[in-house]
Amino acid sequence: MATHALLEELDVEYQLVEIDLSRQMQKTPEYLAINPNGKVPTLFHNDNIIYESAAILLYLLDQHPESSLSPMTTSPLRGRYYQSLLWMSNTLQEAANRWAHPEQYCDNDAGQKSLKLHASKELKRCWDVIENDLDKAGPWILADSLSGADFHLFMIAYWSRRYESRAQDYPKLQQLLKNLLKRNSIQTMLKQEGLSFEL
Ligand SMILES: N[C@@H](CCC(=O)N[C@@H](CS)C(=O)NCC(=O)O)C(=O)O
Repeated sequence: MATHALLEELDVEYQLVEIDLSRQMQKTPEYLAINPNGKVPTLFHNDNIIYESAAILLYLLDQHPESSLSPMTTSPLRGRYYQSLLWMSNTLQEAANRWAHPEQYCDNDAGQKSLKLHASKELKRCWDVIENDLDKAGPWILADSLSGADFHLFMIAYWSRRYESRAQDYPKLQQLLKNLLKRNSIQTMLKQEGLSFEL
């Protein structure tokens, strides 16, 4: 989702290949040969195969420095840019996964219930961190500069629309999401993937 929106934002030519998760296509030997984690997304670019959505995002934006969606390597904002993406990937996204897929971590019902409870608290803590940062210096993650980090956040916020703890319930986060929803790239991605996000 974030990769797709970013490719639209960059206005580059690309080809989408649908990996139907409901049919477990991500676990076929052919797919595992390119991404041994059995997860989407995976990017093919020239002779490179790259997985992990945050890594794909960093890679794509490094290929397109003209896009202004990533701070220059010497910019003081660069540290915060890395921090946001890695923190979202390691902390926020992991909490989201524990909430949505407790069965990946524990076999029994009681354990899964407990995992969800803890994940919900962790998600709330993470949304609080972001909301507080946006309150201090918004409207984007990097204050005045829209960046790839906002696209990554959009993806996790979208997943959270069905969670107990949702990004959209925080005013600054909701505004950021509304601002992103105005962008053609996000609208095109949602349309092509048959998704909608009502705020
Ligand atoms: N850390 C990976 C996680 C990717 C991920 O969890 N993808 C989900 C869909 S959004 C998936 O492929 N789930 C299928 C599965 O776990 O079998 C990334 O950021 O790319």
